[in-house]
Amino acid sequence: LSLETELRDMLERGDGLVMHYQPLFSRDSGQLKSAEALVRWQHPVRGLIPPGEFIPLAERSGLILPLGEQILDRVISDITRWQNEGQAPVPVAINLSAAQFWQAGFADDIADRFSAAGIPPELIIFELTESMLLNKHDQGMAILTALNERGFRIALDDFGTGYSSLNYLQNIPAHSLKIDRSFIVALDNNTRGSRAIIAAIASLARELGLIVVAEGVETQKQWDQLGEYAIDLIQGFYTARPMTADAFTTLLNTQH
Ligand code: G
Ligand code: G
Ligand code: MN
Ligand code: NA
Repeated sequence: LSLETELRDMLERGDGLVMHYQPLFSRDSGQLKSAEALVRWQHPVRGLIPPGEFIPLAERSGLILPLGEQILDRVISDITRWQNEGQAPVPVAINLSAAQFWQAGFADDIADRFSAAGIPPELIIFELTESMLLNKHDQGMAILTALNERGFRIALDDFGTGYSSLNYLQNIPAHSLKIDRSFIVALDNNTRGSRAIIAAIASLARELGLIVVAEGVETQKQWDQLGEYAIDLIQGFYTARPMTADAFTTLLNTQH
């Protein structure tokens, strides 16, 4: 059986996905500020398959739309549980693939969905990459504006690796910017270039009113060096790995 066939079968049964949650902490106060939802495929034989091994396949095969729907279902049920258990929730970031973002009526559909579930849009951050807006800048901005008007927040993911001009940062209705992990990794080698890039992106983004996230922070050295720049939030294995919804529940409880 090919992995694609197995993915298709799993999505038909609708029983194989689990979400993990990776916390984002304030660089200054250490407070838990939000979490990124990261999908895994609980495979009966292969075990827990990371998204890097099936998201690209789903994007190539058209399965990303049903997959994206089921990811939303999972996140909605996890947030609902946190709400029902009385935990003060933190915003949850959901990664979007291009095909989801470009679906006709996406902003309205998604707004209906969260509203029906009783989840305020302010609790949801959509992560998307610069490359998704490439060549279709105006239409993309219209969708972002629609999401923003409905109360959702936007994070620019993997920032610094795409091709968009810094100019568009001025107008994009985003609330945060995530500096790509590749720049953070380079801090360990004391590369002057990557320090300059982090400093420049961070100060520009903050100047524009965006929350600045450093992602992929793995070491104390990186954490220390990031204190020199306009970094608001830290995400990475150094502070916390992606964890099960249960483990994240425990973390929420310790914070409040
Ligand atoms: O965990 P890993 O490094 O394998 O993640 C690989 C990629 O999968 C990342 O780029 C991440 O953004 C993406 N990804 C993780 N969860 C989701 C999801 O729920 N939906 C989409 N579209 N992409 C995801
Ligand atoms: O493309 P995106 O930024 O959404 O990808 C997020 C991915 O990065 C997730 O798969 C997550 O597991 C991974 N990740 C999170 N923190 C770290 C880290 O500190 N180091 C590495 N190598 N990967 C990380
Ligand atoms: Mn992401
Ligand atoms: Na990223």
